[in-house]
Amino acid sequence: MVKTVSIATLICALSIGGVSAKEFQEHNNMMNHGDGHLMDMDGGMVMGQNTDTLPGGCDKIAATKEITVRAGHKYSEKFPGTMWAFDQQEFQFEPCTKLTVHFINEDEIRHQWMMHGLPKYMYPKGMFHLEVSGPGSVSGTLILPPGDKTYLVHCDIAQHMEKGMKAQLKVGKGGEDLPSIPGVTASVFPDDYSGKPFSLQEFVTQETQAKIASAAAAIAASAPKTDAQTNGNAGAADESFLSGVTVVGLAIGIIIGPLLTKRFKGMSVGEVVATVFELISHSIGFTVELIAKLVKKFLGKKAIPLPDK
Ligand SMILES: [Cu+2]
Repeated sequence: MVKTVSIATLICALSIGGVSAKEFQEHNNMMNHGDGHLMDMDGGMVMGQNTDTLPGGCDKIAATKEITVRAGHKYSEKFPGTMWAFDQQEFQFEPCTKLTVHFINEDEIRHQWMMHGLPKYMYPKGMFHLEVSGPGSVSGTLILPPGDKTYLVHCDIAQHMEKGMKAQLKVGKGGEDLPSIPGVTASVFPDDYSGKPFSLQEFVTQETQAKIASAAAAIAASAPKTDAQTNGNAGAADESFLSGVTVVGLAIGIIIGPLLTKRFKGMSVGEVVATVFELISHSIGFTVELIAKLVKKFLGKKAIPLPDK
């Protein structure tokens, strides 16, 4: 009897051990591989670390900042349709700031804090990248470039960004907002809970309507400014030119939209993408051929003949 109980206890203990959470791990003793690449064998990684080289255009380090960013499933709960998120979706720093990011992963899976669009001459592939597999923390430092720009920050594990783990980091005033930042900017593909099957025709119509509405709003917003402006005709001409371009673009969109819908009807998304790429590559090929012909026509006679061997 005692033996049975103790075996049962042992099995219980083992099974509990098997499903228990991984312990939180501070990845602060990583191997330095040079070029800002640090890692350990437990899933901690820093890539593109730069603690002392000033990017071109920075005279000095403008400020020294430290932030703690948490990643986890629980932060996605306030954003319907998402699965993962950072605890913050937007960051803003002065140009040339030396920034240290303490990245904490609160999930049992792998997450990253990956920043894109940095100058490639000093950040490999233009990236600064922190990564932790399972619950733990990792810290890395970079020096932000000068200028006003908005950088994409995301987790690159398949579907993590698409399912919410996406943020933007503004340097200076930032540039244009990125789409689909949970709670910050509108989603490119809003979730549809209607239960109706996907209709490309309807999707294109909705997209076109949304574009017309936003263009109309932009025109309406710029109209009173134009009247109030005392800058002279140049400013007004610029704005009317812009709205002219917008209107022409919209007209083309409205005409081409239904044609494309017809062309792509019944195709899967993959097929649509493949067809679009095919069309693009055909038109590029055609243009290159045309240019080559023109060049040959105009320069052909002047070309210096190669010496005979
Ligand atoms: Cu992730």
